[in-house]
Amino acid sequence: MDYVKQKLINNSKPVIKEYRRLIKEKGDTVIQNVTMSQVLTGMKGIVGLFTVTSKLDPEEGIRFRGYSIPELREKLPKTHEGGEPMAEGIFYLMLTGELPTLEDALYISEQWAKRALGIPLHVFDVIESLPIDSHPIIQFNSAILAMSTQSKFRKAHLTGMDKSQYWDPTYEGVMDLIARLPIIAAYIYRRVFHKGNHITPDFSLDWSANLAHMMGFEDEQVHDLMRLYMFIHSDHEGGNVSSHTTHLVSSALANPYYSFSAGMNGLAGPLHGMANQDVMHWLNKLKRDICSKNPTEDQIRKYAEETIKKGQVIPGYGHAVLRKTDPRFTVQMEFANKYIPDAPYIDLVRKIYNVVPDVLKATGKIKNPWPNVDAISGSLLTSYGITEFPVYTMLFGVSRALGVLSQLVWDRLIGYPIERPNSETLDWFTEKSK
Ligand code: CMX
Repeated sequence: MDYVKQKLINNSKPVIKEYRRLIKEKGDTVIQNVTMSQVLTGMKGIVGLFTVTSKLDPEEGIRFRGYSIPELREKLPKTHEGGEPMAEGIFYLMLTGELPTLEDALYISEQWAKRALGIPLHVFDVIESLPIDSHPIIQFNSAILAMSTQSKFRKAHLTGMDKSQYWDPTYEGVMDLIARLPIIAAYIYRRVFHKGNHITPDFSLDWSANLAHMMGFEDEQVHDLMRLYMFIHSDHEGGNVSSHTTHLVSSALANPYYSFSAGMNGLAGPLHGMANQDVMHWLNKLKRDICSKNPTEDQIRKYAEETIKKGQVIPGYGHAVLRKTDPRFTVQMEFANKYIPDAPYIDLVRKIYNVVPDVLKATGKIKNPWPNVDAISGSLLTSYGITEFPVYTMLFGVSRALGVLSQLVWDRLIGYPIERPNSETLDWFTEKSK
């Protein structure tokens, strides 16, 4: 048996044992009081999910299997000295719970390379059937759904497989799907923005660098930027819209393709993954509206105040859980400061950071006035020549597969049942309030 699968079996045994013990022996334990306002405002702060891959701390930010972003930037395997972590490594960590060696990361790389070319031709027909100007995320999500004709989980389920073994075809589907996403994303990018001049994959490169290569970028710094982008967007615990949706849909035993495509539809919302594109629209509109390529902090402050007065949000700022500057913002700013400190878009991001939090604080209602991951990611990509904003959310989606699909394998390993919370009518809430 594949050694990663063997590791999964071994590492899941104590987790499954504890999961079952908690339900059986401690199932009646009350873990939290829930207020009416929590339920009526998007279930914020309610613990309603069990996730193994990562945990988001409001003050500190994300930890993947207990490790922070700075820790993992040091500890995860890299393709070269001083480079950024390989996506294969963060996937291995989230999936198995163990820090990978370089050999482990290279093994995953090899597995993905072997599986990458198996995309059925009809998937490209589906993409080609969509208008060229349809948003890349429409093409991406449709392609993912179209790949579900190959679902190994569905086939295994139909043969009447014992449910304790569901994790195995799920793992196979997850590995196939992740392996193929860079080809799909690059195909869409080249179709829409480069007249369909496609570039063949180079499997001597790691997964992230190969994506950059297939998009047409050969510079080692762009490869490192793509590695960083894939690493930091990969997971944000279980409750965010893309992760939760993937988990929810898969809880009905929908196959990994259905589940992930559903999650990606959630990512396409402007309050979630589409914010990275909206940030660029906001920045460019700001420059256009005040007729300056180099706005001052005063001009930015006034523009931000007007945005809020119009009842709009300032994209890239705020978060439902975080209460400090997002470490995913900080690490991207570090990358920019190291390699392109004078890039005009990075300068603009800095100026916005200096004034927007105070504008948001002044509203008196926003819980987190600090930047999130999206406040800088588009400016960084643009500064390196990936200037086509509509692809940013799709790239976020390629990365998010690493976390949500690792979790999906664990959902099947532990036998996580179908999700089904209750809902109530307004009368019920009114009655409760008396
Ligand atoms: N600009 C203006 N107003 C904002 C704001 C922002 N960036 N962030 C929050 N607010 C407003 C909310 O709209 C809300 O207003 P109402 O009471 O009038 O409805 C109020 O402040 C309180 O909101 P909150 O409790 O602080 O934030 P939520 O948990 O409801 O929402 C988020 C979180 C991210 C959706 C919100 O901060 C936002 O809309 N940010 C801009 C979009 C964005 O950057 N999204 C990306 C998040 C990261 C990701 O998933 O990729």
